[in-house]
Amino acid sequence: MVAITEAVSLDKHGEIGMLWIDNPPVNALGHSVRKGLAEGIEQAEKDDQIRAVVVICKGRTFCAGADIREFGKPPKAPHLPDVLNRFDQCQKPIIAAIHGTAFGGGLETALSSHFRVAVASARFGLPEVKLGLLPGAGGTQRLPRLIGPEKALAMITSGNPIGADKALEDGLIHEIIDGDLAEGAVGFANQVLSENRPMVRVRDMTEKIAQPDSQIFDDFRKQLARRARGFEAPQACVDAVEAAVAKPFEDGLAYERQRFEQLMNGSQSAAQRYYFFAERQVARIPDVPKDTATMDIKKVGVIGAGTMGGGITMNFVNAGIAVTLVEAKQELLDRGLGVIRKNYDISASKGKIAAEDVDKRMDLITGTTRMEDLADADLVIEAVYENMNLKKEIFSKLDKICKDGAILATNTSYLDVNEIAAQTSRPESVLGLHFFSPANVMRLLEIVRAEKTTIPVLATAMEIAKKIKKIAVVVGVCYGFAGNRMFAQRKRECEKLILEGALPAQVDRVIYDFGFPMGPFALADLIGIDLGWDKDNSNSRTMQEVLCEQGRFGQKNGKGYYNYEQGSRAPTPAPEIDALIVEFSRKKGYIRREISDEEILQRCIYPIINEGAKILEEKIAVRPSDLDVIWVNGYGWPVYRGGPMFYADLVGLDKILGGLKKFQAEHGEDFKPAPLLEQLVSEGKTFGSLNA
Ligand code: T1G
Repeated sequence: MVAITEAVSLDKHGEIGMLWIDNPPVNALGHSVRKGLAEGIEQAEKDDQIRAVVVICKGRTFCAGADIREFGKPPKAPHLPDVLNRFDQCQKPIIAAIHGTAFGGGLETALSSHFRVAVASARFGLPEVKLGLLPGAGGTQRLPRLIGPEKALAMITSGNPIGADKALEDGLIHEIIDGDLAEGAVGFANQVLSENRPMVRVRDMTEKIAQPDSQIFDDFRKQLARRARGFEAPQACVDAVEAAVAKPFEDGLAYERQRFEQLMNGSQSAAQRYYFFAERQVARIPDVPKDTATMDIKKVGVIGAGTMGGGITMNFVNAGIAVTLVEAKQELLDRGLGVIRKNYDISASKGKIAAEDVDKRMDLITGTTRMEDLADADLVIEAVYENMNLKKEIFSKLDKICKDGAILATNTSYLDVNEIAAQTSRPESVLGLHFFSPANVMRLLEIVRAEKTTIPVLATAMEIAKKIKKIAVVVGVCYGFAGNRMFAQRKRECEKLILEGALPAQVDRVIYDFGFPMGPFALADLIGIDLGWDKDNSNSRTMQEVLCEQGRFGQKNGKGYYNYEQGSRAPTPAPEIDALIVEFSRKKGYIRREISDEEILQRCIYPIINEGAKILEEKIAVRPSDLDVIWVNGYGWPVYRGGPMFYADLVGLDKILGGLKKFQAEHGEDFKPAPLLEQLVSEGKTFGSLNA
């Protein structure tokens, strides 16, 4: 074994050169790998004893892409496209031997090899679009030549991987290797030599791009305009694949490079690369060592078989963990179990799970009306409605019923977890697990760390969150924790804006055009205007009360801020409500005025940022990027804008501060800037500087 660079070495197996890459954790194509590959191919080509070369990786995976950490820094030669051009010129067959995830530049490296073999568990993908990029080392030019433009478009614009079976079926790989990959790859290479198989470069394959159906490009553009509204990269991917069909290879490569650099230098990719690391950073809690001993959660109890309890139950069942579901009344329990089964039946009908899995998963749920049946649970999650007295009563009972060491969690969205913990003799084992509705769909989970929650209990919660595929963000105790506390700022401003002169349609358009999936008033209709409405004391004091008193609860009964055709979720204008708002604001003494889109946007977004700064000052959240992860996953913040704190840095904290001060003078203390924001501006720093 000869070391080429510290990440690449060349070994010989008979007449086969083995080019080993060893760059943990994911063999990213950093400078040392690129340099080693280029020089390794050079050496193998000059070595008369070597007749073919296998490119293979140590560790958990084949190259998982370019090294994202290098982006934004001055690129160091050799650049990946140049390395892969060297592959193209090699006069000896190159075989890529793949395991794990051949993603991005890793798959592009395999595409520049003459042959590709893989173990059955390997996956293949070009996820650059998820980083706001497009494959920048020939992927948009080679993949269509290998599997056809349509399949290439699907892979490149979605960024989703395919498995080895589909890769074999599509012609992406030549063979699936059983047993040891290195041995299998050497056997395959010897076979190539003994059969004198032609060395066909993917770039020379023209059959699958000869007569393309040009309609597919516009079809993809249309569906992406809906599915990926506001994102630049997916459209650029379509353009680059279209260039593969329309231009000679070298010209297509040049076009791809030009579009890649355009995206790389844009704010969307900067935001999406930032988010990639932010989503991994949330798992790092300064005072929680990575190797903290955790509890094994084998049995979970869920109290409450309503929407939240049912969704929470499904998360654990989907991960193969048994759940005891407690509901006070049998008919409510039966209804809850029925909803869960119906959800699984729908998933099975869509092919998301196998039909036989429905019963298997339902068998993991034990329904009961007795809390005593939670005695042997390792973790119990209370998911009853937001009433502190009821929650206290439940935790007091749980404390007597549950075994020593069991973790007791509340799914409360706002309430004081310390107060709930104080109802038990085991506050060290109490925390919040704040799921977002629908709990079986939304990836975000706020883990609410109470004052007395111990580190092993917290670490166990973080571990189980990963097992149920949640993105868990640790937050502290305050009203609304982090996400909802920031959301309340926008909600307040929206309600004021429609009294001051705007109307729901204008506010919703501004927020929708910013990139949210829907505007605040359409969202209110979706969630339910009557959520939290105090029916008995309602007295037309707010628009919520006025609407609820008129029986306008939102989508659930076909009318809210908007009207909804029977069975449709699409909002249609409700002129009667606009008139009602104008009338209501007059009664409240408002003199309505024209409000600009810019003012609406700033008054909806800046207070979110300001509240985030306060949350950081109070150490309710560990770092600004954690708040961005919360907003991207819990509230639909467009990932191509990074999150509220990333966006604030992009706009400029001085501009945010200036805007808040202006609004404070005009609209009062709700806009009083957070001291942390003032401090960062005075020091010329950004929120990003706090993301250690
Ligand atoms: N570059 C640098 N670091 C990376 C990385 C990458 N490409 N991928 C992962 N890591 C780090 C990650 O930050 C974490 O570090 C550790 O590896 C484990 O990752 C030219 C331009 C491969 C499926 O987008 O999808 O190629 O936190 O926690 O869940 O056209 O990582 O331990 O310090 O995610 O097992 C395209 C991104 C790049 C792949 C493994 N490739 N990575 O998942 O572990 S652009 C990607 C992933 C490109 C070319 C273009 C996943 C994974 P730390 P992890 P995992």
